[in-house]
Amino acid sequence: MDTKQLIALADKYGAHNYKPLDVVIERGEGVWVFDTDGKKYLDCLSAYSALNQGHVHPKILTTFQEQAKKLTLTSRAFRNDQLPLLYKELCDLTGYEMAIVMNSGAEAVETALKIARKWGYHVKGIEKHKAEIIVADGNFHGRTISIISFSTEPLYRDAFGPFTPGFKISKYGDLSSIKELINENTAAIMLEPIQGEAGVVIPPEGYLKSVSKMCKNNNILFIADEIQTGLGRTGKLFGCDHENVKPDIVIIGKALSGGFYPVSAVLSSELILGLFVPGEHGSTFGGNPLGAAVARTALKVIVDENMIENAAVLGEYFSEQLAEIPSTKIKEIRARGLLIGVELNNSDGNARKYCEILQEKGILAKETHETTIRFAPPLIIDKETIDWALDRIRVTLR
Ligand code: IF1
Repeated sequence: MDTKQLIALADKYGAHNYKPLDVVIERGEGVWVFDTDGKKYLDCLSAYSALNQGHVHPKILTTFQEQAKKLTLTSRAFRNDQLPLLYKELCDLTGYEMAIVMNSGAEAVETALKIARKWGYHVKGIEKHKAEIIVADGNFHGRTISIISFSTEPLYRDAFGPFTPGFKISKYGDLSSIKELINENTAAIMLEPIQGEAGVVIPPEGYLKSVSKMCKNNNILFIADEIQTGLGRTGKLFGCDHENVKPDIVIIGKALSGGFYPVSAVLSSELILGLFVPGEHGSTFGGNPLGAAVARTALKVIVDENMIENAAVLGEYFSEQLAEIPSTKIKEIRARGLLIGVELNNSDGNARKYCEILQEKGILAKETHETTIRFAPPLIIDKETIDWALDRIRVTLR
């Protein structure tokens, strides 16, 4: 079936909840993908950072195949031989005491919110059903009804009420706006260390540190959503590491499975995660042996193949080179590691248009909102490939 026919099928039979670029990808290898006509592209989105390890990483593939031949699912009614090892290796790598494994990022966010509420009642002593969680405007934490209840993006929220109560929205990057919202019912503050979907918004220096301190002083949990920023993307293991902050609860997903299979997790202390009792929370697929085996190898290759350091070094190079492009179209470049946002001048608008031009030139990138192009290639990218991309980005944006 040809490309046009495939697109027509998707548009006829699939819900129209996306407006993807009209490229139909058939194969991926490392930083490259190939469409149905055999054309090759550099993937500068990495499935929103789920492909930090690159497409079809050979070691993850081997694990995936070997494990799929042996055992894929037990449910949590029984134990499996992979999950305990994933728990241990996750905790060893991250320095947290306990973990809980789910599937999608949104589920892990929900899990973190649930345990923070329970902590609020059982440890902090908040009156039953009064717990409040403070978030930030411009947030993106997923698509469930509770999560979109505190979204500030009308498109994600407005058609889907009624909404879940118990959330308050502060101004991202502004400490005083959090202070105003804190009261005796505040159980937690949840933030992205960098807001990806909002357009790679990096908070003012010291913000995360101050929030963390404010949480400690007020007996409030600090939850970091590291689903997009975690596991090396920003040039450190976690986005919060840039300010030497250790949140009470960390949420990860996306690259935890290197793009093979949805795996997410919540990391915390025994005091907090230990509050879950049997039956209170779970998932049919969460912690399954296939996902656990894949996640173990996905984590291992991030470390063994120095992907975090590569993200730091090449991210700096990439963003420095972008900043040197003499262009009136570029308003600002915001970058940390290989999470790079190029904001265009409003007058020039339409980041989508440039993504389409880049697509013609063999680069797949995605606009966020109207004006920002996000460049976030797999962390295995090399300098030569970045130079190749820069040649094409330069002629597009000049
Ligand atoms: C889509 C955005 C990115 C996330 C953070 C939780 C989740 C995400 C910080 C939920 C997911 C994805 C979802 C995907 C597009 C993408 C996205 F533009 F929508 F906002 F990356 F920037 N926390 N982000 O970034 O994880 O349940 O999806 O596994 O199309 O919705 P999930």
